[in-house]
Amino acid sequence: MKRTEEGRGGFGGRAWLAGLMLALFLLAGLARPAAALEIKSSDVHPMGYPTTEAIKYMGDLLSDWTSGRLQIKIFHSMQLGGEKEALEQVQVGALEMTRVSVGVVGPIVEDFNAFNLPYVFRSIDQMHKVVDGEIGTDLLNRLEKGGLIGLGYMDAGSRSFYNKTHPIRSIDDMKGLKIRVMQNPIFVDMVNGMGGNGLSVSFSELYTAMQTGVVDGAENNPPTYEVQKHFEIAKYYSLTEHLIVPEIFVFSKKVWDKLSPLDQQLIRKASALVVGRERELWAAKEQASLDALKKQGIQVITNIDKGPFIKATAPVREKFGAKFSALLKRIEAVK
Ligand code: GTR
Repeated sequence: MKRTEEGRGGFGGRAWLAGLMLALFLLAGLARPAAALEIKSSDVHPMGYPTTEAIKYMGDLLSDWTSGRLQIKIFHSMQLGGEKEALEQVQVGALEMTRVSVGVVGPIVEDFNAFNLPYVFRSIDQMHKVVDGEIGTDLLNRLEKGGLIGLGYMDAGSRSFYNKTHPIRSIDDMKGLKIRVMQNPIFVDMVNGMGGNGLSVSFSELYTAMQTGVVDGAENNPPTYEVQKHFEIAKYYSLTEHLIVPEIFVFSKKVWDKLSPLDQQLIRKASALVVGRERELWAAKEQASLDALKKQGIQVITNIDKGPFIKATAPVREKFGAKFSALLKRIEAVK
């Protein structure tokens, strides 16, 4: 009898415990369901541009993989202002994601300035090898100390000058030209070194700055020049190709640290696919923009002797590159 009671008691106790465990398990599940997240992501470009379309693709992937639990909402066309502001919002966690030029990342993580020096890359191909390799990964990882999670690089071709005064055919034509550059002192020195007058202005104010004559022109890749309608004001485009600045898409570390390992993994997986997709979109868009510009009657000056431009910017590479000379040597060694 005693044995049986004990036995029953024992059995009943185990059942009770198992029930409690189950209840706790279910409660824990209820308290922490796989959290839904709408990832807000900003871009200065409109939908249809390679970068915004690539992020849209990322949103589609995440939504598919999670049955809509993870979504991306894109704030395009500077709805949230310029890139410096966007990065600040991402750093404090008010915005989950943004896509920006590496041009404005240098002031946050200085090593990125290695990519911001004029004529530092010999070709787009070399830049690809650098960002796809160890150097690219190293730098993305260093963003963490700036409160950012680097998800991947995007293509942005090479940047050249446009202005509304006269065609730039040689470096002498740079004299006195007021040229808007991205918000980074390197670019101001770069234009000044070439004999112009560099002014750092937010991208969100550039169209008006050109219209009102605050600047005579700016510098950018063909898709930006075309899509942002800068060609309407500055009709002379000269392919000096003085900068090959990649772009990046970054996540807020503040928000990232609260995500489940699974969600982090999904975002990483989608990001890797985004890089390839944007590269394809970019190649097609660059050509399409050059064609569209020609149709608009824009004179694109192509046969420029880059030698004097390279020479004139040597002091800029020396001044800003001194702090990361080892990194620059590694970049140079990439064939
Ligand atoms: C574009 C780039 C933008 C922005 C802009 C600028 O090429 O895609 O992210 O950096 O240049 O000049 O500010």
